[in-house]
Amino acid sequence: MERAKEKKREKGKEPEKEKMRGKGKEKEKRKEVEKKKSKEKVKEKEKEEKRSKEEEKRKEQETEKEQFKGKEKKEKDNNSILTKPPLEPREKNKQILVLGLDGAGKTSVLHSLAFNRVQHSVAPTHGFNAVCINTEDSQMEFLEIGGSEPFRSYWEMYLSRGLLLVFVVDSADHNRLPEAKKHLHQLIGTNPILPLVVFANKQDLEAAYRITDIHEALALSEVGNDRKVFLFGTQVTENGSEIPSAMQDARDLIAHLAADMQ
Ligand SMILES: Nc1nc2c(ncn2[C@@H]2O[C@H](COP(=O)(O)OP(=O)(O)OP(=O)(O)O)[C@@H](O)[C@H]2O)c(=O)[nH]1
Ligand SMILES: [Mg+2]
Repeated sequence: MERAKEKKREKGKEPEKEKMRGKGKEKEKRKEVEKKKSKEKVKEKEKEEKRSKEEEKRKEQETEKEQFKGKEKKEKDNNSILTKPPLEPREKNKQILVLGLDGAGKTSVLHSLAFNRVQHSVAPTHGFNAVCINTEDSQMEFLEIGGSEPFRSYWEMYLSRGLLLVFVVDSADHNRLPEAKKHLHQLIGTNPILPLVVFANKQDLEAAYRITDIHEALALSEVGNDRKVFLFGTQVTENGSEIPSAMQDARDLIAHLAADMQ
């Protein structure tokens, strides 16, 4: 009798237990839904941040383009067309700047260094010319800025964030060496430690000044005691031939200097 009663009581408890289990499951389900929702919220937030970053970048690029358009208008009298928009000097990946008067041979030197073969430039650089050169254990980013007058105003702007300066002169253009010297000293005057590599180019020409004359003409002894300065005699002569050893040495040295400055 007692046992029968007991069984009945136990039976009565069953639905309650079921109810409890049901409630537990519901709670779990709710928790899962909440978890899902918060995950979605985080994702949404991330997407929003990405969108606003992209928007910012786009705006920056647009202002840059506008600035450049303004500059381009001013330069119309010189019939100058910019082949490429200016590259934003990158804070992380600093560039090696290649500057010098128009016709000095910057593009020819740069392309020869990049391809390890002599490459004559076919046209003046109207604006910017970015070249990436890979060495055994590093990658160097060079940025040439055109040497004709409309583009010289960019030199200083980019120099402030350059890794080092490669300055190219036409060793046979005696009349313009004082002008080249003036620009060089103006540039490096803004940064007393920026390493300087000078290419006394066009050494193949009979009229070319030799290294010591170029050193004097550019007053390289006055570029500051804290600065590393190097001077190479270079020539870009027969198209397609291997570059002279002086150019190879210069490239190795630049790679070293750039690595030191990073
Ligand atoms: N003979 C001789 N000619 C050279 C040498 N290097 C460059 N040239 C020639 O000089 C001219 C000008 O060369 P570029 O490399 O365009 O000069 P740049 O300094 O880049 O000039 P911009 O881009 O206008 O600032 C081209 O006709 C080249 O073929 C050289 O070592 N010897
Ligand atoms: Mg050029």
